[in-house]
Amino acid sequence: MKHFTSVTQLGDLTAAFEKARYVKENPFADQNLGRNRTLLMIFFNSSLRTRLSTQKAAMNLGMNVIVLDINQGAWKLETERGVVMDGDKPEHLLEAIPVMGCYCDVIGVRSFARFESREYDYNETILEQFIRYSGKPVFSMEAATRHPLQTFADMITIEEYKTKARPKIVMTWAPHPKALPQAVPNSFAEGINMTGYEFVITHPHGYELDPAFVGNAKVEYDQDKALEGADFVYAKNWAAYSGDNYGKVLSTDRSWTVDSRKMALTDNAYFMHCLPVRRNMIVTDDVIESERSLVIPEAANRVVSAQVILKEILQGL
Ligand code: AN0
Ligand code: CP
Repeated sequence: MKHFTSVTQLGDLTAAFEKARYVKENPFADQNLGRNRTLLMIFFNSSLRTRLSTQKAAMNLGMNVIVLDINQGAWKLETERGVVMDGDKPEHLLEAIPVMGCYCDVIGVRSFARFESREYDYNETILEQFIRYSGKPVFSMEAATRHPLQTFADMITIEEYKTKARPKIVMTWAPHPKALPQAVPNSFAEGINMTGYEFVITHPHGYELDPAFVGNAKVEYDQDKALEGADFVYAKNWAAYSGDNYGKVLSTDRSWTVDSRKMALTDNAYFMHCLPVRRNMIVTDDVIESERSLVIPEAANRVVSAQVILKEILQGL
């Protein structure tokens, strides 16, 4: 594997789950693989899980790790070509990227959607520049349109907890005060569409996702109806994707919050969320604290998903 930017690059899912199971049971089996190799993690946005789990995965593989928070201590970066740089940004991304590439063997990048232009975000302009100009394998730690390490961890978690060959997965929009990217829901939809599980997406009108990610999922605007018989409820907020509303918060309607009445409509479903989560906006305290909540196992599997991917990248060096 050279670059990893989408779960579609996992290839055969049975093989990917088998690799995950092996890594989980034998976390230190490949300590020599990363010897004298350096991972550079670049954060344009905040992180708790991705930062810690990816670093842990790299350490399990014997790698050295350097972390750079672009907004804390690095020079402010200009990202547009052709700009007369007489403002507050002393360095251009087009020099910074190849320089960063000189100091490492593998680069992880976190760069969220900016919501200034849908075209800029959906072209994955920042991530693609890292791939083009760093000279090193690059993997996404959540980019503008996808969060593949999260989705792979979520898929591993479903694989571990499902009791039916074809469970019903419901991804539901839930309210949030601030505009959040579509990366997590896009990526989750992309991953579940690879499994052949029954898949329903529910959200208020106006929150339609890019059809390229929705794929064959059923879209149901009535949340109660969508939840009927669900085996897994995956909650997430996202800002609008469509047209002029791109990046906007159209609703904070708390009747969409996942509570115990909603969970009672399901087939004793597990509750999932990628975290960080705003309690009593996205999900009530009792649901997230219930024994059917998988938020901590999902986070724990972030080490596994990152380690499988880093291992593949290291094997390809
Ligand atoms: C981010 C998002 O919704 O994409 C990161 C989630 C992993 N969440 C926030 O910014 C709160
Ligand atoms: N789920 C996730 O990626 O969390 P962080 O934003 O804390 O990394």
